[in-house]
Amino acid sequence: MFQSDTYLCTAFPVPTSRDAYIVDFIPHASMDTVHHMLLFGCQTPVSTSSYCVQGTCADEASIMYAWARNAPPTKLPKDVGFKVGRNSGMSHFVLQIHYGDISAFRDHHRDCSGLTLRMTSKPQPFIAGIYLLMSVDTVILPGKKVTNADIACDYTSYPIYPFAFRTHTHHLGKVVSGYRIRDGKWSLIGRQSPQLPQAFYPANKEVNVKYGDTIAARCLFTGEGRTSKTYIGGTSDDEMCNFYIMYYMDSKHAIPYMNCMESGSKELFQHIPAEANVPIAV
Ligand code: IYT
Ligand code: CU
Ligand code: CU
Repeated sequence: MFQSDTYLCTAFPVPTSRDAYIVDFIPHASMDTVHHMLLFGCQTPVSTSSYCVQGTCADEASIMYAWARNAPPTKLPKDVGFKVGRNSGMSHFVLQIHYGDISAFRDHHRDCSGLTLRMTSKPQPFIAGIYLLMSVDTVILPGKKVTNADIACDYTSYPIYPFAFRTHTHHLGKVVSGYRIRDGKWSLIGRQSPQLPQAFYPANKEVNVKYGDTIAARCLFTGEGRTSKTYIGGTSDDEMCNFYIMYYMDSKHAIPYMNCMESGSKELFQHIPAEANVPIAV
C-alpha cells in the first residue's frame, strides 16, 4: 500500500454557502498508525487527491487543529468558534494525516482515521484565530552549542485572549517559548519542547494581548551533531522555528489570522526570562 512516514491529505469544501462556525473537533485516529493530524483552512487547496507532496494549500493556509499521538486533544472554550464559509476567506478544509508506522497495515485493513467537525450556523460571541510567529532567517552553525531564533512584533489590534499554543521545529529545537511584553514586563504565554508531540497545549490564561503590547518568541537550537550549516526550510534536515498562538477575539472585530516574521532585537531579548534558555528534557 504505502510506506512509513506517509503524509496523506484530503481537501473538502466547507459544506455550506453561508457563514458557519466550528465549535468542536472530534478526532478519530488509530493510535498504532497515525503520528499526527493537522487541519488547515484556506481558499485554494493544492489538489483534491490524496497525497500532500506538493503541499496543502496554494494560498495562505491557516492551521485550525492539531492532533498528535500521546497528547491530549484541544477543546475550544465555550462561545468560541472558528468562522468558515464563503465570506470568511476559508472555503476549504485540508486534513493532513501523517502515518508513522504502516506495518499495522500488513493485513490490508482499511483505515478510518479522520476528524469530525461540529459546526453551527449560529453566530458565536467569540471568534477563534491563529497568531503565528515564525523565523525566516535563522542559520545554525555546525557544532555550535546554542543558537537562538528570536521573533517579535508590536501588537496593534483589538484584544486577543490566547487559550492554546503549539510549537514546531525539526530535530535541532530544544525549547520554544512565547511571551507578551507589556510595559517592559515579560509574561509567559507558553513554553514547550518541540520534540514532544506537536499538539496545541493549554496557554497561560492570565495573559491577554492588547494594543501597544509586543508579542515575542524564542526557539533554542543546538548545532551539535551537524557538519554543515542548517537553514530554515522544508525538509527534515532543514529547520523551522514556529510558535502558534490560538486565541479568541470579540466577534465584532475579529481577525482570524495574523503572523509575525520580524527578528527581535538584541536589546529587547536581553530581558527574556531565563527559562527560555533552559532545554526541556524529553
Ligand atoms: C518556513 C516555516 O516556518 N513554515 C512553517 C510555518 C508555516 C505554516 C503555515 C508557514 C506557512 C503556512 O501557511 I499553516 I507560509 C510550517 O510549515 N510549519 C509546519 C506546517 O506545515 C504547518 C508545522 O507543522 O507547523
Ligand atoms: Cu507526524
Ligand atoms: Cu517544519
